[in-house]
Amino acid sequence: MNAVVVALILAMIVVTGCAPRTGSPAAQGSEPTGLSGEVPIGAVWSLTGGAAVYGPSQQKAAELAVEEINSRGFLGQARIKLLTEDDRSTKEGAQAAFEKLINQDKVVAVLGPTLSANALAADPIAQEKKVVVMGVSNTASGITEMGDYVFRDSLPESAVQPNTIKQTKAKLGYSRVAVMYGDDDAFTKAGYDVFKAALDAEGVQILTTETFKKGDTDYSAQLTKIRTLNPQAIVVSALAEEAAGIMSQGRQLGIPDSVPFIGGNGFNSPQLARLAGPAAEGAISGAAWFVTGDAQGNKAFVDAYKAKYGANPDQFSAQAYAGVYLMATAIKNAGASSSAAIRGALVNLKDVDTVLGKFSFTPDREPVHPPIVQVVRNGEFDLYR
Ligand code: 1QQ
Repeated sequence: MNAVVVALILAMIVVTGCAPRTGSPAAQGSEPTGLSGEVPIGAVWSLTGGAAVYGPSQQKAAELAVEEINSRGFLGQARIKLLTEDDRSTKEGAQAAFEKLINQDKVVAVLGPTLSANALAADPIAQEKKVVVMGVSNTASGITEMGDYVFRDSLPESAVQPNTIKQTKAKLGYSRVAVMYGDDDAFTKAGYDVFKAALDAEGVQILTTETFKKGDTDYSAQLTKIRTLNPQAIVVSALAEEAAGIMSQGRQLGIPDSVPFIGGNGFNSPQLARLAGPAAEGAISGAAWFVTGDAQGNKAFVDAYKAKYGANPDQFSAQAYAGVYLMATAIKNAGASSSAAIRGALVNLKDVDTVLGKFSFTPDREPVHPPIVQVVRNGEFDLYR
């Protein structure tokens, strides 16, 4: 064999065997075979109640994705039928929504629910019936551990916040912080555990750890104590409503603007800055997506969302939008829309182009893509550099 033949064979191996898969999800996978009719997919969002700062942007983005998928013939002859339920930000609401969608509407998969606390209550209903669930905003621990039909595309706190602490400590040089967290919610507790471990790992002293409950509105006792200890930053694991209250009262009580609030996924709604006003300025959070991110298809998504709804999407919209496309890509790759087929195809997704970046699932159905850190500047999120 001469050198030219060897080179040709090598080139063929590279082209056919190892070429990276590129293109939008539309360009991936085989053409659907035997797919037709409606594929019923459920969505459970917190559209009312304490987490309603998050649900509506998830709903809008999921509807946009389904419209695009159906109008572009992404699934050939088949169309997704999206059935949306409001869990009212409660466990009971999430459970009732899952029961209805699975038993009555016979959905093959469910997106949501918004909060980890409600996912921990409702996902076992889907797991028991072997219906795929994909959390698109659940970041607590213990989510995918519920069973082999439970996925999430939302980076867990454990995959995001160690990086947040590392980056902020490197930049701000803090060594003494105060910590505040909600001790009655799965997400806020998990966030606390992750922050505590990350602070310990970085050798940062925690001057005090203060707690609060969902729905609390008076944080003056905790914040007054924190102020007297003079921390260099305040690490807060809270949902947006409580976080906004903590920031507003902290500034009112005289904690200076030079002491930033650092938080997790709960901070990532633009509603935080709307609720807290100037007190949210400088708030830093670990996140999974940024509006001007260069992921393939992200600009088209942002433009389409803005055109349809008159405002920029947020991280929760991006994760919901990506979740619908991941589900549709799995159906397309499987050439089938049973729950079992979707499950089988989802676990095999690797390096799919999504608005979150190149996306893969681990064998444990956890998401893999890079996190970011963002900061509120002039009432908007900006990248923290
Ligand atoms: C969770 C979260 C919340 C901030 C979702 C909106 O991350 O409950 O897991």
